[in-house]
Amino acid sequence: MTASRRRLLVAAGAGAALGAAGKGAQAAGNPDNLPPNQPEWSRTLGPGVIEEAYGTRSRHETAARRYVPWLTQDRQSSVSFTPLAEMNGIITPSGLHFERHHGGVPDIDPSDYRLMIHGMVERPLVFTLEDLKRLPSVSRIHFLECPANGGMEWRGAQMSGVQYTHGMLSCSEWTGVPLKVLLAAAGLRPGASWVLAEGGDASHLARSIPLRKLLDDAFIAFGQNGEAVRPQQGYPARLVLPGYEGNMWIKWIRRIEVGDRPWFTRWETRTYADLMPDGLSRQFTFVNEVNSCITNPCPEKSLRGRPGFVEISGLAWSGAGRIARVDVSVDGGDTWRTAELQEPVLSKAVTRFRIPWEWQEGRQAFLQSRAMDEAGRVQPTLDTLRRVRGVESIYHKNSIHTWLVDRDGTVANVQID
Ligand SMILES: Nc1nc2c(c(=O)[nH]1)N[C@H]1C(S)=C(S)[C@@H](COP(=O)(O)O)O[C@H]1N2
Ligand SMILES: [Mo]
Repeated sequence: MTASRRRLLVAAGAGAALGAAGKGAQAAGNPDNLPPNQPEWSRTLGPGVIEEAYGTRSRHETAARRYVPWLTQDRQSSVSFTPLAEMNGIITPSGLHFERHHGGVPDIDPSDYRLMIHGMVERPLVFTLEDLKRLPSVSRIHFLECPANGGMEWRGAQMSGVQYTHGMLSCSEWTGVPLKVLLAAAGLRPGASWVLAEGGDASHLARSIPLRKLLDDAFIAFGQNGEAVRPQQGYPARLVLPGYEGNMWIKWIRRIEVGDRPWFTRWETRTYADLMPDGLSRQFTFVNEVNSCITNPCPEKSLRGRPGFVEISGLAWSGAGRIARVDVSVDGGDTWRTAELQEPVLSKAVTRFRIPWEWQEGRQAFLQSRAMDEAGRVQPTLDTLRRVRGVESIYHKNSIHTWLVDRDGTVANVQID
């Protein structure tokens, strides 16, 4: 078969029966690589093993953390967002985990790292990283969400994609030593009921945490997705507080002080507290409320030029436990269908949901997802949430989100009553 005859076959196939797949084929860089030809990369040997001792993704992949210039006075105290539309499954690759820090990323030599436990304990202790790694550990998959996630949307739809409306959210497998092991070694004194956890970065971010949370499921993580915690995530060790707001997951953790009352640090009074309509401030929210978002389609994944079958898919999560159910609407909440929850459905981890749909060109649709958790919490509408919380807050926004699929298939961030 000659090369030109092969090209002809491909062109005919692409123009006729293949539909959407054919369009992809037409867009390919080099038709010589397309079926039935043997592509050029299969005609020579590729690089051998350990060409790259630490592997990187394909050079053709472009998913990236991004920041928002108008939210960023200086990058040392800022946030980058996870590209949720590009994520598969439930695990966020470490290199795409959103970053939120208040004093830049410290460069910590693990041999100089220490974790101090002091205050209302029988034996104040200082652990090296090696000490921590010798102790019994756990590995758990948990989401981490900044309480400011969605915070730019209280007064109106503002951000241009799911990366910015929901991307202060990531989910990793974390490995480390339970706090109950460390606190048992130090010995709690009678009356102990709160701890202060403080970071070893320039911000010295410090939060008061009820002791019972530390004795429940909290741990000091040195592992993230099978390797060491990344510098941006708190290398060499960070606090993991499953289901609690991300701000409390102290990175580069330096000390844990045991006490009998909260400390009222600036991080829990000036920030990460909710200004309510009556002018009072709501403090110590702790648990991330049940929430969800649709990641396909979304503004970054429009339906332009792909009418027909669409798998609506997205993520749901709750700080109170497992996701029990996710309903999806394509008519702005008038009617709902229940989506399939993809296994595994884990406590305080993101859960992926999927539901098939048919989009016809020229038809508008208002897509929404509404998550429920095993504790019986249901995601509120934006109206309901605003009625209780007003619009002065930045934090803890978990309302049902709407994407408008326009007649031409473009997808926009909108708010509806
Ligand atoms: N030491 C320290 N810990 C910190 C922070 C910080 O600036 N310094 N930022 C907090 C905030 S506001 C959030 S949302 C999470 C973000 O974790 P990540 O950067 O791994 O996504 O870490 C928290 N822990
Ligand atoms: Mo945060």
